[in-house]
Amino acid sequence: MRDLTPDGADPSAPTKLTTSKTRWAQERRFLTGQPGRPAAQRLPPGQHLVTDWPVLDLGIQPEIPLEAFRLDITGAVERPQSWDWSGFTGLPQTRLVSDIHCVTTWSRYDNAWEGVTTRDLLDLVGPTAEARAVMLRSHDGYTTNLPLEDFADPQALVAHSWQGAPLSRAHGGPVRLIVPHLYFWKSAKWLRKIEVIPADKPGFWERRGYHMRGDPWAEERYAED
Ligand SMILES: Nc1nc2c(c(=O)[nH]1)N[C@H]1C(S)=C(S)[C@@H](COP(=O)(O)O)O[C@H]1N2
Ligand SMILES: [Mo]
Repeated sequence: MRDLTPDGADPSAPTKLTTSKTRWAQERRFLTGQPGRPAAQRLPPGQHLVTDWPVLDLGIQPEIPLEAFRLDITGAVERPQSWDWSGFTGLPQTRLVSDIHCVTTWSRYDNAWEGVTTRDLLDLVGPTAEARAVMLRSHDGYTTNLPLEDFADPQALVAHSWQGAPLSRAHGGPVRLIVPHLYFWKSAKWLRKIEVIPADKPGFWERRGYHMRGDPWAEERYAED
């Protein structure tokens, strides 16, 4: 039995396409043996995974004895604060696990942090109605800026521990910021001061061609021109 089209053509006559596709079916061509929807993408575009933890900074690794530790929140807040070490470690503590994405293209999964969430810090100081952004200031002279909503992200914290041990000096101890949803240059090491400001303005890398926000999923690596 043959099915003919209304104008009498025979669709079962072999063509290049039907010959190839029939062969592909016989060969089971293109099957990967890995059915199912792919897992949600975890590595942002242009990144590669590392298992060590690279050290990146300006070449100055300040030593901050715990007796001299101070963390201030100033600027557009109702109740400015300055904590010493016992004051800071007496604040509510939170454990969070997150991935690191550095703009130099390395990413590192599953970092376990402990510290004080930025939300808890903001609740204590009370940003005023004018507050829009924060400028982070570190002991090595580094600065970096964040819109207030990014700083207040529920995964963001001022961390003193990594994988259950105190944060090493090379990685920013006694405390550093961790904002996992942005490139890691926003996560200031050796944090000294958080200034809440009424308008976003550029920090160290942001004045040197890097993006004001730095979302790794949008590849916000460099300044928009
Ligand atoms: N104080 C300070 N914080 C900093 C930096 C710095 O030079 N000084 N470098 C930033 C950059 S570019 C990156 S990628 C990360 C590196 O952190 P790590 O050395 O713990 O990997 O720290 C960020 N925070
Ligand atoms: Mo970086």
